[in-house]
Amino acid sequence: MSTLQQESSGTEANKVAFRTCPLCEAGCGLEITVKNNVVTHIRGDMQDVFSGGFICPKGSTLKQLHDDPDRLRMPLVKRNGVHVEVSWQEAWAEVERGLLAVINTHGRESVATYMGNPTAHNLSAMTFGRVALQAIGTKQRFSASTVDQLPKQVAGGYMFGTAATVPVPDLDRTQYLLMLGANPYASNGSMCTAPDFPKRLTGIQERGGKVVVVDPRKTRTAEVADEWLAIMPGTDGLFLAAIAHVLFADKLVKVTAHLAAHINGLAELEQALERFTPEVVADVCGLSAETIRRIAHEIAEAPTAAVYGRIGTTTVAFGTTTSWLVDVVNVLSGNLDTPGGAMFTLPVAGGATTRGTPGKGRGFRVGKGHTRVRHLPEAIGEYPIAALAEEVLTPGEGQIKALLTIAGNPVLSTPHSNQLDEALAHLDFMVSVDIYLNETTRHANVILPPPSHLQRDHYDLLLLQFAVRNVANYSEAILPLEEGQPDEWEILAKIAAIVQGKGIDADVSVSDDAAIRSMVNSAVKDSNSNICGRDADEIMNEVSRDGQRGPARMIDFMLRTGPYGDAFGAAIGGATLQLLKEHPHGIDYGALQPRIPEILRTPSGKVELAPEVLVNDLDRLYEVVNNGVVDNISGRNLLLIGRRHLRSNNSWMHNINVLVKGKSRCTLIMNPADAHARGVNEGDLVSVQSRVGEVRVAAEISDTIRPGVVSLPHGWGHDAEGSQLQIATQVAGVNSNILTDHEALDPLSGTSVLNGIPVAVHR
Ligand SMILES: Nc1nc2c(c(=O)[nH]1)N[C@H]1C(S)=C(S)[C@@H](COP(=O)(O)OP(=O)(O)OC[C@H]3O[C@@H](n4cnc5c(=O)[nH]c(N)nc54)[C@H](O)[C@@H]3O)O[C@H]1N2
Ligand SMILES: Nc1nc2c(c(=O)[nH]1)N[C@H]1C(S)=C(S)[C@@H](COP(=O)(O)OP(=O)(O)OC[C@H]3O[C@@H](n4cnc5c(=O)[nH]c(N)nc54)[C@H](O)[C@@H]3O)O[C@H]1N2
Ligand code: SF4
Ligand SMILES: [Mo]
Repeated sequence: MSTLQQESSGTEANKVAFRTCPLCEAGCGLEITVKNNVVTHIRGDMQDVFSGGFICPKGSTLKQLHDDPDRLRMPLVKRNGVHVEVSWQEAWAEVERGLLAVINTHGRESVATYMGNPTAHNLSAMTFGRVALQAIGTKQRFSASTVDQLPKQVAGGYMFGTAATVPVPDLDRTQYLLMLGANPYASNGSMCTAPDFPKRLTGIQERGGKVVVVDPRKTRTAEVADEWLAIMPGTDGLFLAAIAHVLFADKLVKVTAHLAAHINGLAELEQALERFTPEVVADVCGLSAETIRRIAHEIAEAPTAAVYGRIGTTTVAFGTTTSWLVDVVNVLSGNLDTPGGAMFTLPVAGGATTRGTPGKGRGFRVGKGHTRVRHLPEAIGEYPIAALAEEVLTPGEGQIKALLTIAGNPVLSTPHSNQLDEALAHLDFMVSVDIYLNETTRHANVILPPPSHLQRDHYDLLLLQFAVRNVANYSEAILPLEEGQPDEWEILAKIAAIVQGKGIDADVSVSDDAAIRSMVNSAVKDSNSNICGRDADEIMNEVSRDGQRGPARMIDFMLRTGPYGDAFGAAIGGATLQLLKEHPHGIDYGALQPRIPEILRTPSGKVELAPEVLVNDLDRLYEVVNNGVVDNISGRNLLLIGRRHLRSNNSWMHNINVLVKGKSRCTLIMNPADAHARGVNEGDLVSVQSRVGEVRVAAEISDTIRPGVVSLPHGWGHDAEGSQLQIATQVAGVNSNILTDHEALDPLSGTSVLNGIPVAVHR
């Protein structure tokens, strides 16, 4: 059986293919009907082992995306300020000229890179992005992580030992879910891969459990939940600290027998949290002390419970400390690493938590380097994106002169956008690997378009590491490549070859072979690998059989050497790429299993409950109790938060008509009391001002948002000159990141504060 099946009842030319949607973390299975290389129909794959037929409105638009006339098919080069279509050879020549000129004059550190969100769901970028970055040889690496999930990774690093050890709520078995700063009814879930998240939530209720949502806005998720707690933005850390305090004070701490031998720092933690009583934090959180105390008791008394925090808890001033406290409550309530609690995935392929010696490791730290201008620390090998503009604009030794973006639109996605927009115009040279000429790529000297999402293989190497079940699913390309169109990995491998001085005619197979060769060589020498001691040449030959190459060869290798792998013949029936191709609906390796202590990589071999850095940050957190979160002095006395919509996908799917038609979604939601106090009526154009910028946008008045808080979605503002987005331009909206402040960061991870921005609103 292949993923391309002849439909028995249809005409000869009708083919049905199954593939995983690559648009968001849910990774839903799609059933795609193709006739003469034209997609005729897309619907949910009822037999998908994980999604069981669920899709959202975006999933079926892969066809419109493929057909979008604005989607780039040929490279663009900027000549006299205007982008013109060129051949691939001409584009490569321009990349070589521009990048080598910068490298030869200013050195490799003058080249920066930005990896955007879609790289996370892109097999080419997950395998060859690293190849390109290593070839450039720069430490000036940036990505969407510092406007997203990095605090969870840093907290996980300190507690469990690696930046990939992030527990996920065991949605399908828990009896109590406390969900903070997440709206899966719009987002479909994040750092918790769970297609049909809504059904999994109602499942909790159907088996008699409870869902509590903590969010300043009554989202669809909050509406469906059993209880909504309208917290003040940025105060979840205090709320969780108080819950943990109550667990200690009311003698509710129940460390499971399973965990008891594997935790450090319980006494230090108790002491550090002593001052965070519900009474102390209640006012600033906007919740009653009684509610906080009750929630603590409910978590402790539920048969199983899981605490889960997302964007509203990470892109805030205390992102890392809050993420730590999420798992502190999971541990104290007896729910870490037990079914129905917060558990760790055992990834089938490429899992960072399955490498190294089980149970112990070197641990985690940040600050292996610092940015030049603001001296901000590195974390997981990259710098805060909020520092990119100043690194470009500030002259001196080490100034960034060139930029490579891969699937990123930082001009719309990152803080103080106007400053970044200006900075990109100052670069000597910029290359973008992207499918659109948009707000960011309009600054690029060369845009290199990869094939469309239907023309490539797919395996969600990254997000299946945070799935609520252990699942593997591989999709083959559905439509053929256009004549002369390189695959995305070939584009990245070619960039690698060019910056290494190998010339534009370099054969990408050479870097492909070198990359897999080094994976094989290290595995056969690794005593923890299932192919330790084997002959590297034999493994190379086996994995390269039938001309297999590129990302497919790498994923095959990762599957076979992974925890379920066939170990190249040693474990009969184990995972291989071939096996996945024979199972186009995916393979389910079951519910999550306890992984402590094997998963730990801390030097102590224990779960660190009270890492020094995090305990020390509690002083800063406590200051909020005295200072509050509202800035009354500047007059910017409302707090701006973001908002996602089911039909948007960050900054880039607004050029698809079916997703944007209808009423404008880019509005400022205000509570009636705040609107009234400012004389604002429904639909009025209001000015929203922050420390760094101003936008004008229509007001939408609604009591679904708590007083003192306003909400504006991100990813809009498609009116930039020189972009080519016919539909998006007509529904431009405004860019909310004109308002977010590049100086507001979670200092422990360098993640930007995107929620809780002080703003003034005037009619
Ligand atoms: N104010 C505010 N800002 C936010 C957020 C927020 O909540 N509030 N959320 C933040 C978060 S969580 C994230 S992840 C970031 C996302 O921000 P970015 O990292 O900028 O990602 P996108 O906005 O998704 O932009 C994707 C880009 O990739 C291109 N693209 C799409 N598919 C492909 C592909 O397969 N290959 C290539 N090469 N290019 C492709 C698109 O054309 C587009 O240019 O935004 C952040 N910004
Ligand atoms: N349709 C759609 N799906 C997406 C995306 C998209 O743009 N559109 N983006 C994808 C990406 S890149 C990501 S990272 C995920 C994000 O997935 P989620 O984290 O679920 O994203 P949001 O829907 O932004 O939910 C964040 C919630 O936090 C609330 N909030 C804001 N500030 C605070 C606060 O201080 N405290 C608390 N408790 N809550 C707060 C907001 O009101 C909002 O409801 O979604 C992914 N899925
Ligand atoms: S929820 Fe995400 S993965 Fe599923 S169909 Fe929608 S965009 Fe695709
Ligand atoms: Mo994200």
